[in-house]
Amino acid sequence: MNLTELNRIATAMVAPGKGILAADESSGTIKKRFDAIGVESTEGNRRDYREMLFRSREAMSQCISGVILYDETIWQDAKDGTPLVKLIEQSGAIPGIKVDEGTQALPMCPGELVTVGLDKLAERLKKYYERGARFAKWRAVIDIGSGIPSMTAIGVNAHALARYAALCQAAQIVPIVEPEVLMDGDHDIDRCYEVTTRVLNKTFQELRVQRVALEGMVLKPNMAISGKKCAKQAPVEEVAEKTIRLLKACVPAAVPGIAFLSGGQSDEEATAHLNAMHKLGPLPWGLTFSYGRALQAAPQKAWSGKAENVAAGQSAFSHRARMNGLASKGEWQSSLEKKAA
Ligand code: 5MM
Repeated sequence: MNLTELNRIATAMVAPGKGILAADESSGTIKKRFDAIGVESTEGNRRDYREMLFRSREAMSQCISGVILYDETIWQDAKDGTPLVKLIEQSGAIPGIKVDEGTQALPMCPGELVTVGLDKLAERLKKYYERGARFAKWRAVIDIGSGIPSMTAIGVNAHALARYAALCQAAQIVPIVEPEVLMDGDHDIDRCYEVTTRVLNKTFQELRVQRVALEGMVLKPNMAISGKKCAKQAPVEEVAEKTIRLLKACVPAAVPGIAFLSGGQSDEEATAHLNAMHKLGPLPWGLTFSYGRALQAAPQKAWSGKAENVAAGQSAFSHRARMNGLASKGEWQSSLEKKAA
C-alpha cells in the first residue's frame, strides 16, 4: 500500500470548492428516480442520463472532485464510444465505484439491516482499479426507531465497513466509509446526535482494530439533523453547530476529509447546512458534499429523458454543483439561488 498516494487522492476528493457527485444509484433506485420523471429505466436511458452529467464541462471541471459510479456505469461507453470513466477523467475528476451489494435483514434484529458484499471483494477491487477507479464507497444503513438501533446492528455494520476499508487500501483504492443514520422517522436532532455519536465511535474503533490508515480514507456521514417527521425541525445554525461538535468529538484529525450525504434534505437545505458549517471554522479536516439526490433532483427534472433537454439538464446540474462548491468554502448565499431562478 502506498499511503502517500492514498492520502493525495483522499485530499483531492475534498479540495476546497469541490465535492463528490454520488451517481451510484443501483438499478432499483435509478428506476424509482426515472419513474418520477416518466422515463423508462433502460440501459440506454441510464447511460444517456449519466453521460449528460459527466459532459457538463463547467460543473465537472470546477466543482466536482470525483464521481461515484455503479457497476453498470463503470463498464459503459458514451454514445461516441468513449468509456464514461474516461469522460470523468478528462474533466479532471476522479472516478470511484460503489462496491457494496446492498442490505439484507439482520437476523435476530427485527427491522435492522446489514450491508453485504465482502465476498470476492478483493478480486472486484482489482478489476475496478484497472478500469480507472481510485476510490470506492460502502454504505451502512442505521435506522432510528423504538428500541433501535441495537448495538448488534451498529457493531456488525462497523465491522463490515472496516473490512471493506482495509481491502480497499490493500488494493490501492481510497475507501469512502459511509455509515448513514437515516433521517426517516420522528426523532429529534438530539436523538440523531446521540445515535450518530455511537455509530461513528464504533466505526472508528473497528477501523483502528483492522489497521485502516485514517490518512487514506474519506468519511461520508449524515448530518446531525431532525427526523423528517419530527414536529420540531432544527434550524440551519443548530444543525451546523451540532454536526461540527459531533464530528470534532468523533473523527480524528488524521482523516483528510468528510463528505456529507444529503439523505433526503431538500437541495437548498443541503447546501445551506454545509455552508453554515464552514462559518464555524477552522476545521481539522476538509469538509464537503457527496450528494446524490441534492445534486441530481433538479437535472433529472429538467432533462426528463428528452434529448432536446440535455442543455437544460446540464445547466440545472451546473447550478447545484456551483452552489455546493461555494458552500464547501462557506461562500454561498441564498440570494444566489434566487438570481439563478
Ligand atoms: C445515489 O444513491 C446512492 C445509492 O443508493 P442505492 O444503493 O440504494 O441505490 C447512495 O448510497 C448515495 O450515494 C448516498 O446515500 C448519498 O446520496 P444522498 O441522496 O443521500 O445524497
